[in-house]
Amino acid sequence: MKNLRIASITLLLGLSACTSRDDQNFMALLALANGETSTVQGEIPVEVNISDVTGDPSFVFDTTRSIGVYVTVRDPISPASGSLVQILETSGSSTGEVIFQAVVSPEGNVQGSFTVNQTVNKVTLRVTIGGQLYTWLIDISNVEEIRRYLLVTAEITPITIVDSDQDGIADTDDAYPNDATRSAIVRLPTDGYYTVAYEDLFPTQGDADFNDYVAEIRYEEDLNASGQIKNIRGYVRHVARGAGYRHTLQLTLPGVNNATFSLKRYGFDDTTVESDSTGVLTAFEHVELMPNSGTTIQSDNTTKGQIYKPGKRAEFEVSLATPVAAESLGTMPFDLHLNVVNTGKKIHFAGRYLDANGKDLYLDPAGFPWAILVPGTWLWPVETQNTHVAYPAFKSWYESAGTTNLDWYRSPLADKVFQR
Ligand SMILES: [Ca+2]
Ligand SMILES: [Ca+2]
Repeated sequence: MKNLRIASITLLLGLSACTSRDDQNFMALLALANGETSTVQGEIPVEVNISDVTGDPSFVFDTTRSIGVYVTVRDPISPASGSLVQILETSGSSTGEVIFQAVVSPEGNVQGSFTVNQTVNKVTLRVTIGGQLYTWLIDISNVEEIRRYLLVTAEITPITIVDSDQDGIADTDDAYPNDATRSAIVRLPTDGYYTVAYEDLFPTQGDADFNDYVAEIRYEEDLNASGQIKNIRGYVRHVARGAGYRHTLQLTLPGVNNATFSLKRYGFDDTTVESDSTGVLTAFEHVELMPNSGTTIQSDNTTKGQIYKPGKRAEFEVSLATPVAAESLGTMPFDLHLNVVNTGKKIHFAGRYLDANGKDLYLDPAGFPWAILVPGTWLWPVETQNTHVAYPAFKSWYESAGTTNLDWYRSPLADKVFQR
């Protein structure tokens, strides 16, 4: 029978207090005092210092957010080498997918970030130390960075793990047990697709129907054992074009050089391969994922009563020459932008390009963007309607800077949106 113990946690008040343990500066705060629950399966008690950073990041119509992870694991003698740090998306009492994974550095540190939908307010921090499993449920509602210092209160006896590729991640936790450059697959979003929707009149203000160009996209990231991105796969489909203009859909990954890029495009029947190419890109800038929008959709899919006909789809994979921190690629959906063939303008999501005075180039004078991302299969407004009318909670959401009506996109007026 397993001998379960509650973590020994010291609550110290004030800087003058310190422990007499090896680390004089160690201050352990009671996890429960932070509104968290801690489940400890390990035999050896672990003290936790919580220094999570909270706050409200600037709002640019985000429906997802990225949260930093800084975890240190050590025992009284040394860094707890080999410890595995994982973050799992959590809903209610059900623990979902791994959305971040890394083994600690020789100094006992893990540093990285993960992305969740704004509607997700809990994650599970799971740490495997010397073969023992420790989990903490963390309320991330107001958290920008998870910062935890874990001190195992006794010396850890190293255990032998089966690690076929010797990347530090046990085969049982390694999505690629025979590939030392990769160890985890993170899906964005964890379920289904994101819908990206663009207004194509930039720099002129649009009519906010967000149906000029609509696509579904999901990504998969392969992380290396340090939690950096090694590969990115993307699955994209054109789903609506309520516009007279023609467009191409492009992707920029800043700082990604000499990556190997492969792209496969399919026909309307979903199975015929129309093109299949692989090459090395010196810089990953304005890479065309979807060709001219006049060729990728059979029906505009924006007229009320019309039968939905899916557009063409493409799959791609970027294999990075040098792995990068997820943070360096920016928030979802990365820098996925619309190139308007007729005007020569590129339309980006807000929050990425600022002028010399710090003004966002992709917010109009009313502070409104030309591109939005919505988690899930979103129903865009039909012609002559706009998002304000079709989604009654939309305005409250952005006027509250994203603090209320976080799931505004789930409650349309049925006759104002395109049914599919
Ligand atoms: Ca491994
Ligand atoms: Ca591996």
